[in-house]
Amino acid sequence: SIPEGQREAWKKHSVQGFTTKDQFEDETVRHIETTLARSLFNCDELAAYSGAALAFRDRLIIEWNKTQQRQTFADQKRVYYLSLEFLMGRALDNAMLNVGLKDVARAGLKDLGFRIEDVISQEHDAALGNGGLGRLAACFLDSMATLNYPAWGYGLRYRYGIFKQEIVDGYQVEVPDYWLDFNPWEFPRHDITVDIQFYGYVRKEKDEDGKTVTIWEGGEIVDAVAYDVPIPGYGTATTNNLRLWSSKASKGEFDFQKFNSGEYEGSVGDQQRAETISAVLYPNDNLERGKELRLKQQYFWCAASLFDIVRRFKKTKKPWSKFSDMVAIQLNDTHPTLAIVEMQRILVDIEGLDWAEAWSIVQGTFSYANHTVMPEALEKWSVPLMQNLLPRHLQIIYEVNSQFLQYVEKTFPKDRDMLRRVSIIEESQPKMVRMAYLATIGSHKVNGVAELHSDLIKTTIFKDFVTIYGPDKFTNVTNGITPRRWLHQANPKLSELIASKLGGYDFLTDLTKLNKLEHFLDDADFKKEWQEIKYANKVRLAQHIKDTTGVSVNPKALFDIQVKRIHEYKRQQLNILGVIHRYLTIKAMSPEERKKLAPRVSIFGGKAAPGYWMAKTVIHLVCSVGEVVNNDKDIGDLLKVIYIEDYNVSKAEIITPASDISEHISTAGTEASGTSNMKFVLNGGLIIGTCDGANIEITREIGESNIFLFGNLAEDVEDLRHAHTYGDFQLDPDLNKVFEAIKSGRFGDAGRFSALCNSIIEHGDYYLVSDDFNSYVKTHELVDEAYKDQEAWLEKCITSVARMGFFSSDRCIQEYAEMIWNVEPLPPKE
Ligand code: KOT
Repeated sequence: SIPEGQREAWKKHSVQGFTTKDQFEDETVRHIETTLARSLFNCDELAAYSGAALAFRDRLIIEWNKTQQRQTFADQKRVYYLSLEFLMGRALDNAMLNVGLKDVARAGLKDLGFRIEDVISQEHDAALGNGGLGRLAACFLDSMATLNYPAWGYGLRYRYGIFKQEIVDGYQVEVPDYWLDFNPWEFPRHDITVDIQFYGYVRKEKDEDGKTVTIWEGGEIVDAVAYDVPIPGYGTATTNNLRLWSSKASKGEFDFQKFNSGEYEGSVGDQQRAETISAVLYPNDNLERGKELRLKQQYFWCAASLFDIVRRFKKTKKPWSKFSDMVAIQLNDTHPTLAIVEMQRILVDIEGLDWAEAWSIVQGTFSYANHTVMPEALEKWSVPLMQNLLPRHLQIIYEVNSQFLQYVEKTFPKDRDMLRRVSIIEESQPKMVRMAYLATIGSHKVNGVAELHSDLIKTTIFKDFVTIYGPDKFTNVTNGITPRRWLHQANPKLSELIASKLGGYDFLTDLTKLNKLEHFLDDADFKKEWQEIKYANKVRLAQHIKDTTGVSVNPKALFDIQVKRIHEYKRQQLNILGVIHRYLTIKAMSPEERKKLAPRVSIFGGKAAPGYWMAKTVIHLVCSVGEVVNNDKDIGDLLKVIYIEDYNVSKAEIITPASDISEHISTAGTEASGTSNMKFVLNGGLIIGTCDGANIEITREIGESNIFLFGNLAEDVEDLRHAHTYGDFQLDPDLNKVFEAIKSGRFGDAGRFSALCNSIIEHGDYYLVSDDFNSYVKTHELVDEAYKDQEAWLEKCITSVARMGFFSSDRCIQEYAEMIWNVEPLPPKE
């Protein structure tokens, strides 16, 4: 560091960052003219975005530096949030709002000849995630910074995020998302590089004291290079860090031999192979396919992160026994479970701790959040694959398992079958490592993400573990969303209206303050403004729909929206079959009956995993129905069916504020939580949903009269499936008419939809579409009725918003901090 005598000079010249409009313009123009080498003659909106982003980045980085220094000197526990996905969306708007300088930027950009909205929309989404799990991680980063927790995120810096979806002739086409062309939000740290080992072999050796040590050697080395992304808190100077690892051929390994002997291509090949590790995000949501490259990604990221965390701890010179007093590591699902094994390896093989002491440090450090019970999403890795890639880690897993099973055998001697059930190793062909069990055994706490889900995991996948460890190891933390992005940023007018009534923006950091809105239910002006804002948001979405699909929709119609990943369990098929039913019903109506109907726009959006044929068929059915319905002159505005291409975070910011009703209609017991349900209600939309995930708690908070619930309950699902399997079931007659219409070719070549129809008609209807169809259609009739009374509808919306305080991700982070991590906030000094 700089000697005492020179520090004054440093302080004098240290960068301050802008605060006024003038300074913002100075900084923006300076970046445009020097960093970007442009001028006022060739500054387009993209250049203006770049300049403004760099100006804000400078500001963030000043606070980021201070925060990191403060956290280093504070000598207190930090949280590390390990997630293979961070679905961040755009950063500039968020940075402007969080540092409280959006108005300054708006005025400054106007002076320079730009509209702030046009500038903001130049930014490419950072889309390093699939859906809810990745977006949850992003909301958590925002809350941890806002609440001043000393917290880091660790993830992978994918060169390609989730693919861009194009709809071509009614089919999904995937286009690569190369997003790193210009990314002002990341700081490469080439000095922070970690060697990561793969393959090789393990041998034992005696050290000087005659102690046996295990050595893992041979194989190949790949470098992990750190890229840091600043995470500003809202209304606080705290700026946390998200560290993303990028893979690169190791300098030591890069084959100069080959290079010199003229095998140029071979050596470049090695380079490319190394870079493949962080090249692409696996585009599957709620599905694990056991690919070796995915396991490589997981280990690469876990090992680099652990090395970094351990290095930071070692600088404190504290004994290992203090490790879990200084470090909490949160696993976002089982994807980072290898971090548990890697930690044990570091402590035993490298630091020389004895096994038991090391293992108790590990358990004290880690906690695991489960996000799904879908069997196809539960991670299992083949033993031979792991043996080859990570021979030492497999040994450690076997040792952990053996000690665990010994304990179980001793404690439950009568239940012989228990050992087979709870073993980390599944005795299949080939043998498989059950990652959820390993994560549970290696953690001190396991949580589900909504009450029903947390109850379900205790009675299903972790039933035996509740018996073994007792119920206290398992807990619930219901998911939440950040009100900064999902209210203030996405719906600035509504946020402003609320602030005008509540006397400021305090509700953005204490969302329970929204409850005061209930006092304004009789305030006619307030209600009128509310309705005008909703209408303006619908007009904005209608414009987006017109621009992207060419279809005109009436913003006065009821907007009915389902946007989320396409998955059979989320039941977009139920929605579109319901839409067809509505279409057939309207077609059969007299003109008088039609007059009584509220016009509807059914809006769908979401990506299907590229290899998920059934999900792609659902998209095609929606588009095909849209083609027919939207061009049916006889129907006019009464019904429109829209597929919004490439649903992502920034589209969600336009779509969410524009709903009248949104659909959260998963088969009961399948959606762990859902988080878009929270976003829609917070933006003054009602929801139709099943008794699943967080819908249940939303109902409890906002009141049963403010939500449209339908369908069978989770506890009935098993019996219903059983009835399907044993032929004790009759297809719903209205649904049958819908299938007849599809089969008649009314929506194009029926053959394309036969597998989808047959999954319901002939193959057991696993997701119980037929069982819930009648209840679904009836409930939509109630929605139609309710919408006719606009006064009452509006009252439901406002009441619901007022009661959504619980669903802030701030609440959730506080629960994690107190119940699971045991960390304290570290606020900046005034
Ligand atoms: C599983 C495997 C790979 C990729 C993603 C998953 C995944 C996603 N598992 N659960 N989720 C969702 O997580 C959200 C956040 O907790 C939940 O709201 C949602 O219900 C899960 O489906």
